[in-house]
Amino acid sequence: MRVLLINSNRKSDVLAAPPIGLCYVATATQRAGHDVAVVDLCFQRRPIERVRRVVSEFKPEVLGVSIRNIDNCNMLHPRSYLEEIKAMLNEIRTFTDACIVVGGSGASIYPKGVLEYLEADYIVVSEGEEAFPRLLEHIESGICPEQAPGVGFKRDGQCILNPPALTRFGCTRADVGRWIDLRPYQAMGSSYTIQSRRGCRNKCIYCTYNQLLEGQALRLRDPRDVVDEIEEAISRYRPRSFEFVDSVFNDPLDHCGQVLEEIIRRPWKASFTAMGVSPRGLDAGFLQLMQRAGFNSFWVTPESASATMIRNYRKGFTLDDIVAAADAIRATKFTVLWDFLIGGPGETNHTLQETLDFILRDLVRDTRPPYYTINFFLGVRVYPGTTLWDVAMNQGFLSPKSDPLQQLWYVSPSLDLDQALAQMVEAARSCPEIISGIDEKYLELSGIARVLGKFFTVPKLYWRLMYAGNKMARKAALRISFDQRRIVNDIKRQLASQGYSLP
Ligand code: B12
Repeated sequence: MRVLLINSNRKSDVLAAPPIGLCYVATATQRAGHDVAVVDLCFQRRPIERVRRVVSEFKPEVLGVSIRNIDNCNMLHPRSYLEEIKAMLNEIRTFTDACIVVGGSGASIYPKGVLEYLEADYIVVSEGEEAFPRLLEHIESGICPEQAPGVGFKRDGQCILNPPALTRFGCTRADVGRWIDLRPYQAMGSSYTIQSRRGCRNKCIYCTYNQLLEGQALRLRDPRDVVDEIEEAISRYRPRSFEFVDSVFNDPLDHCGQVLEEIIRRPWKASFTAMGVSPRGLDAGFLQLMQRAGFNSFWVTPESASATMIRNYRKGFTLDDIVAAADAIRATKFTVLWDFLIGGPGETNHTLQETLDFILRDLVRDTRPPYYTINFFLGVRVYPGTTLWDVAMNQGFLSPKSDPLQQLWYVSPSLDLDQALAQMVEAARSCPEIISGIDEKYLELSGIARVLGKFFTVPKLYWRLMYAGNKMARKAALRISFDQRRIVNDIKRQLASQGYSLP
């Protein structure tokens, strides 16, 4: 069949993400014998026109639309991408009768709702490499994919959703550089993306990874295959750096170590980074392995440095693990982004202060490098299927009428918000490392970065710019001041729109 795969993700600010998932599906679909074309709408000025042109030339029988994000996950400036995608699909339907299949992490978060809202013909939940070609066989032969794993569709007004079969991480390669034009991504500082494993065995109460996105069962890729893909990408596309997009990069530690050792064994040198690094096991030996493999930065996600909150979030590590990781990292030259999630169940102004004290004591340095960037998110996004969903329902943040396609949030009722903001702003004032997700004004910098990206090559570590910007602003006594009252009111307004009023 002629299959057109479309990357609908147009979030092209400092975090532009090459559509690695769609590329995996493209490789697998072509391998199954289909004619495949890919359209990346990320940087297209007139996306519909682009799709119209490709459709009229390629004449696809099936459109596979990748939905990476359903929204921007931002309580103060919520934005739904699904609305934009729906409008786009409606337009596309005016010039093609091709069957529409949606898939991707965004689609998998709440598949029933996404299928109904977008009125797509089919949805593929979780991994697409096997499910999508199998669905194509059904479409081609006109047989209903009644039992096809990971496939959802509507029949007689009912949504049928077959659970995905997440058994192995096959040896399909994404080969991102083959399917999309990497140049605009690279110009913005984005790295070449690589995945070494799937599945998440952590049980963090707010997280979706171990649900329909990846499931709990670990599926590890042969380290040699991972590094062969990197080697191929180096020789074909010469990216300036690679980024691992594994949900927890260093779990399991031994598999991650094998990948690092395999990189070290090869004759070439490359630069690497990773998001989602767990503090557990991040000791001097492991950091040295990362450094020898070519890592000079990573993104570590303790979420809290209060023993109570680490337990409440069910992070699966302890405060001692975080302190030990901070000590070990301090002895290296890594550039590190630390992420903290403030406001989960049980958060109080005291637990927040414990986190801030850790930051000011263990993360702030007088000498640089290394560079640290510390990011706070205030408020926790509530997704269906998570433990937090049930907690939020029991505490009245949600009701049975709540729509999971809307941005729904939880903020601990035991946290005095005015005081919390004062605490966070006070910490941020004394330390340029803290960029703070509560300061939505940083998002406006994305626009500037996009313009700059057109003329200059942005340094590959986009978030390091935030530290530099903060430091410059501080020197010029220009530190952006937070409108704390407005932020508190916006948070309360968001929660009120969910039917909850904070005390
Ligand atoms: C790595 C990651 C990041 C990295 C990206 C680094 C990079 N250079 O790409 C960083 C930290 C920068 C990031 C940023 C953001 N992220 Co993020 N990220 C992830 C993560 C952990 C993995 C994504 C990934 O690459 N997976 C690997 C690929 C291979 O898997 P995949 O994309 O799911 O593809 C498979 C299937 O989905 C399917 N598939 C995919 N496309 C298609 C298409 C068709 C037709 C079919 C049939 C199947 C199919 O098959 C693929 C292969 O099996 C996911 C969570 C997760 N575990 O999935 C969140 C996730 C995608 N991110 C999320 C969000 C919200 C964001 C941000 C918007 C956050 C923010 N406010 O800035 C930004 C958006 C960035 C952007 N420009 O889009 C959310 C999206 C949910 C939502 N609310 O919409 C997720 C799901 C996390 C969550 N909260 O649950 N992210």
